[in-house]
Amino acid sequence: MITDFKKLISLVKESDKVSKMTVAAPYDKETLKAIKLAKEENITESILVGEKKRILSTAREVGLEIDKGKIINCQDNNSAAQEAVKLVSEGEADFVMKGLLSTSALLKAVLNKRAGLRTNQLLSYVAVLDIPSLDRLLVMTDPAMNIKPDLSEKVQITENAILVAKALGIIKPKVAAVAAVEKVNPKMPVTLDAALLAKMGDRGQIKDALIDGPLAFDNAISMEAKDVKGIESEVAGQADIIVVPNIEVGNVLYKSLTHLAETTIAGTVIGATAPVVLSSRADNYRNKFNSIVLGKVVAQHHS
Ligand code: COD
Repeated sequence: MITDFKKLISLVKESDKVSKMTVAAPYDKETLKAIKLAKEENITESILVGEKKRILSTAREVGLEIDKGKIINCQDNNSAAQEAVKLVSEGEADFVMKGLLSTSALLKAVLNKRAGLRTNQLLSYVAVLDIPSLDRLLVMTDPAMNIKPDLSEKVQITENAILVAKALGIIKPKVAAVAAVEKVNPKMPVTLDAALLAKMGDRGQIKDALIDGPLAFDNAISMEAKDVKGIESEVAGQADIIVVPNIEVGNVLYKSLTHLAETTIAGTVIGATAPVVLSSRADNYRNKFNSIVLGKVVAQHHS
């Protein structure tokens, strides 16, 4: 059972296969330090795409040696994103990572109909949180990509997160669709979607998981809170996956945990033909490294 990033990293290091990733606009020290660590640990080799001079100058500062032919020169962020994605779509790399550019610039390249990584599935962001006070990794979705998903999009968001949980070795993940309360309240539309997701789980319309909702966040993760409220549920208190109702709830929740509760995080976009490793530009190199590790785990699970 993988309960924290330390265990996940040890497991990934046991694998003989060194993955390949492309990185769009890797200009900041934290991204290049994460790339360096991934190289030293034999986890991934990288192809760096962006302004060559800028990459080389920061790489020198962090002590990263770049092998010949591993930089592709592109003058602006949009072309760097497109080229990094194209290399993955052509099979030159297993997944793509975001450097110092906007999330939407990279996602637009991924969604490009000609050279992107689109499938028929909705793309969504899945975060994995290592929270010191919790005895397991917590998967959370979607705090970064889909802005205000409707029910059918929430179904696909849930399926994408189940895929990540399974890649982490959780055979039948427990999914909590969270709201402000655990009772269905017609005045709170989020509770209706959460209840419908739970029913779709019961009926096998969403497979390979136990789903319950609506659940307030405390009832989803804390057995004490569940018991105080007297909630009968196989998911409450033990959720592996938190499905948030919209980008604002998810984004504030994971940033609160990372900035106030010493939580470390990894994140990737799922639903494309390959993982798209996304971390916030303000993330430190450890979190970016964790995201690379997650990208590799998911890419291997995919193939
Ligand atoms: N999955 C699959 N296809 C999609 C998705 C998706 N999640 N989103 C859009 N598409 C397809 C559409 O069907 C359409 O064919 C094409 O892509 C363009 O659709 P638009 O015009 O709605 O999309 P864009 O390009 O304007 O925006 C897509 C983004 C993902 C960039 C947008 O949703 C976005 O900006 N999300 C928020 C990202 C962000 O700022 N996060 C901040 C937190 S770090």
